[in-house]
Amino acid sequence: QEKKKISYENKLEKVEHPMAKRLLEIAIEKNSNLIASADILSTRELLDFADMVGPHIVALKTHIDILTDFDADSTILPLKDLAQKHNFLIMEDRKFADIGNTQELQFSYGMYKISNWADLVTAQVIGGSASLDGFHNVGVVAILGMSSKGTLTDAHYREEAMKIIENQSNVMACVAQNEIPDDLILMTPGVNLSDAGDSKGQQYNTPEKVINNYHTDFIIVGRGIYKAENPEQEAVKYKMAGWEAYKKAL
Ligand code: S5P
Repeated sequence: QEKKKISYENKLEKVEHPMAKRLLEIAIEKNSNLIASADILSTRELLDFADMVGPHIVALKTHIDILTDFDADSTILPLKDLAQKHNFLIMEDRKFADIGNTQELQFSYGMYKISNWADLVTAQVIGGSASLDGFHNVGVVAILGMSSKGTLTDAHYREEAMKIIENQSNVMACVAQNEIPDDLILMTPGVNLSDAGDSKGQQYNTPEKVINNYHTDFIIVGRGIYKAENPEQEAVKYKMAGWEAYKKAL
């Protein structure tokens, strides 16, 4: 008999990180396992997008450093308001990949001051365990495996990475393209209902496939939603596809 996916309710009992608990509670409340990736270049469009898709998502994933007009007051304050209004978390996809000291500076200083506003941040584990110690008051989402063609995150890398992740109490989730232990949250990008990939190495699977095959907890969808003619309608479509696949995998 095939192994069944663990429910969000059961996972809630296994996880310890407060951000992991919040994320699972939001999923249960909204019947959604959708994280929208807002790879958007202007504050106005980012805020409009967040307001549109906000009711349907558990988290909004940002690449804050691609905004051409970032400003703490006009970008972050309204974004935080929208996160509260629609009950979603803000996940900054910074993919830290340096020594601990540099990462701490990048996390709290410079113009973005990520530590002031992000609920979750992504980090590579390439710098080793101690490099992750400085992320406080935030949920760390560790990159275990990447979706792109030719990635170096092969089975050996992932095995070593998983040892770091399992011993790091500030890590609350993994990004990967494979199944992971039940006491961690799995997020999977490279999800699209129609596209086969792009010309820059991205590889796509459907929500159904990643939830069935990897038992992923959260699908991360970028261009599939923000490039659509009607992003809100598309977000609903992905939310329903993700939730149906989740219920079927239980
Ligand atoms: O392995 C990865 C990890 C991440 S976080 N592959 C990814 O594509 N991502 C991110 O997910 C990527 O940086 C982008 O923001 C999003 C995928 O966007 P899409 O437009 O291809 O759906």
